[in-house]
Parts: sequence; C-alpha cells; structure tokens
Amino acid sequence: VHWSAEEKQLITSVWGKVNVCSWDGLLIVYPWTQRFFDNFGNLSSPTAIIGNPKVRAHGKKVLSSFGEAVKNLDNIKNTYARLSELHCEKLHVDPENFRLLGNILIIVLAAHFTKDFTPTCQAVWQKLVSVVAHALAYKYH
Ligand code: HEG
Repeated sequence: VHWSAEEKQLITSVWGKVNVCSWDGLLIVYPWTQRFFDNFGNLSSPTAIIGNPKVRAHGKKVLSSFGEAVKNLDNIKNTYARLSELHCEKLHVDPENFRLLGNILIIVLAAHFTKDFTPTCQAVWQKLVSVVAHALAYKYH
C-alpha cells in the first residue's frame, strides 16, 4: 500500500492523542469473541469486562501492538508476520476477528473525536485497519 503524507499525518495525529478502550468494546459488542479468553475470569457483563484486570492487560498488549503499525506504516506486513503465524497456528483465532476489532476501533475514535473525525479521517483509518487485518491474516493457511 501507498500512504500519502496527508494520510500519514491523519493517522499519527489521531493515534497520538487517544488512549483507546477498543478491546473492552470487542468483548462487549461481539460477545462470542470471549471464547478465546475463558481463562480471563469474570466476563459476565460490560461492567465486569471493563473492570477485569486481565482484559485490561490484554487490551494494552493488543493496542500497543497496533501502535507498531502506526510506527511502521510502510512495512506493516513484515511487522505482523510473526504475530500472524502465532494467531493462526497457536491461538487459532479466526481472522474475521481482526476485522471486527478494526471496526470497533473506528467507532471508539469517532465517539472520542466527534466532529474532528471527518470522513477523510475515517477513510484513512478504514484503510489502516484493513491493512492491519490483512497483514495479521497473511500467514494463515
Ligand atoms: Mg491477539 C495474543 C496482537 C487481535 C486473540 N495478540 C496477542 C499478543 C499480541 C497480539 C502482541 C501477545 C503475543 C505473545 O504473547 O507473543 N492481537 C494482536 C493485534 C491484534 C490482535 C495487533 C489486532 C490488531 N487477538 C486479536 C483478536 C483476538 C486475539 C481480534 C480474538 C478475538 N491474541 C489473542 C489471544 C492471545 C493473543 C487469544 C493470547 C492471549 C493469552 O492467552 O495471553
């Protein structure tokens, strides 16, 4: 993929300012995604999910890993090669889940930035989450 200077700027400006809670959103909005985390303890309600320290720790891990894409926009596929293998071979996570998470991330950004999350800004974020989901699915077979 090619990123214009404006696109890069829109990505880094938004990412730098937000501390996202998309991981909670994934487990709340798409409850079937909880099946990968049956060792995480209480996920019985939105409040339980938001207050669950294991969910929080994992959300930080995933979102900071997403930050690697922001830092390596021109090399996203290589950045996630090892993680793609891990999610496929060891974790058995259906790659559809990467797309679901991308959508939640965009909704969280829209809710946070409201009017500043313009259609142009959304367009570049749609592109980014789709490139990330594609990179994470790349090593699946
Ligand atoms: Mg994944 C572990 C990144 C989406 C399920 N995920 C991890 C780890 C990272 C990561 C960095 C730790 C790897 C390690 O221990 O070496 N995950 C990551 C990214 C994204 C993503 C960047 C999407 C942007 N993960 C994702 C989704 C699911 C999932 C959507 C399932 C719904 N991840 C998953 C599981 C583990 C990881 C089950 C292992 C958790 C554990 O038991 O510690």
